Amino acid sequence: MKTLFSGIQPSGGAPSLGNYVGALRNWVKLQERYFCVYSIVDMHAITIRHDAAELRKNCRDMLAFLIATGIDPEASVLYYQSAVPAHAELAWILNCYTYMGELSRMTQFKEKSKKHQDNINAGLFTYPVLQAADILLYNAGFVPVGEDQRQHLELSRDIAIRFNNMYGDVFTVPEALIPESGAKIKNLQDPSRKMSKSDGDGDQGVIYMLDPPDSIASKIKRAVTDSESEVRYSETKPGVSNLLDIYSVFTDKTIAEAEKDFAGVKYGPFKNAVAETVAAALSAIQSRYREISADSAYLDKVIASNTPRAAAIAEKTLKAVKERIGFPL
Ligand code: ATP
Ligand code: LTN
Repeated sequence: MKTLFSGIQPSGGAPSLGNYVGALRNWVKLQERYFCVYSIVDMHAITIRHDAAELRKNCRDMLAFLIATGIDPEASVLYYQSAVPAHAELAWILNCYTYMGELSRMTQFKEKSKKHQDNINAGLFTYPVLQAADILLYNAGFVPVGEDQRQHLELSRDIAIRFNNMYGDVFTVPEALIPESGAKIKNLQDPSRKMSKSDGDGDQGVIYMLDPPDSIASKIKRAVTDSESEVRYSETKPGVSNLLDIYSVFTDKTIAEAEKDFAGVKYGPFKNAVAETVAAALSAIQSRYREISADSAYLDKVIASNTPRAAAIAEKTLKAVKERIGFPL
């Protein structure tokens, strides 16, 4: 079986609907066909100022959440990034094979620098190098992510190819797996930007995976649309198209089929139908989450058994890298 790697930051509260649609639901499906390694990337999360107790809690909540969505911690590897030191070690090495110019072009760096002007730290700048290290340590051929990560994946590929050209084939060159629909779910209040879990709890444009049905309904009801009244997918109708994307993903319908369902239907009832579909789909995950997050001993066991599995793979790659670049054996 081929190996696949992906990561999610334990930032903000629960994952957003965007995280689920763009990434997590595929993480679950792909377990059938790949050996999957999934990391809760807490080292990436500290590139933005955070509270220590909150970070620890968010890591644990994310772990419970991932299991609740259907990640199987026996078949797949599920662990905290900071518990495997090889990530930091390889990231340092790869820093020396990544150019300032490349990192300066990263849109996520530019956006986050704008948003956090008081804390443009070096970690934020080299964030994509740590991400490359994550992927390359596990020799992952495939990386399921949302559209916003395409540029980081390209950089990971460039770094792998550069390193291989210098030292022989050490790394597998990874490919991004980006879903055909739902790869970029937009903020409901501002459909020109992506829905982001760290936009904050007060943000009515972000649906969190643990939101109760009435809050999902009220956020979707207030979603920004347009002054027309036709439910149609179009670049000129980003709000409506976003809701159609969400609806089609949760009903397993194509966009054309989704449009047909709402032919002649007004925005009000359209939004109600989308809200009901989302709430119904999330309710099973939410009840599993409540069960799993209450079972502290189980979560401890998952981490205790998975961290060494991750470390064993990562250390093997790191050792090969150290040999190739000439560190004393
Ligand atoms: P943050 O707001 O903390 O930067 P985020 O919501 O962007 O977080 P990440 O942890 O950075 O989430 O990303 C986890 C996965 O979710 C990635 O694969 C990313 O591409 C995907 N993702 C994030 N937001 C969306 C979105 N709005 N639509 C589709 N996929 C998304
Ligand atoms: N930067 C990613 C999270 C991430 C990741 C990874 C994704 C960190 N390391 C490795 C895929 C593979 C993001 O989603 N913002």
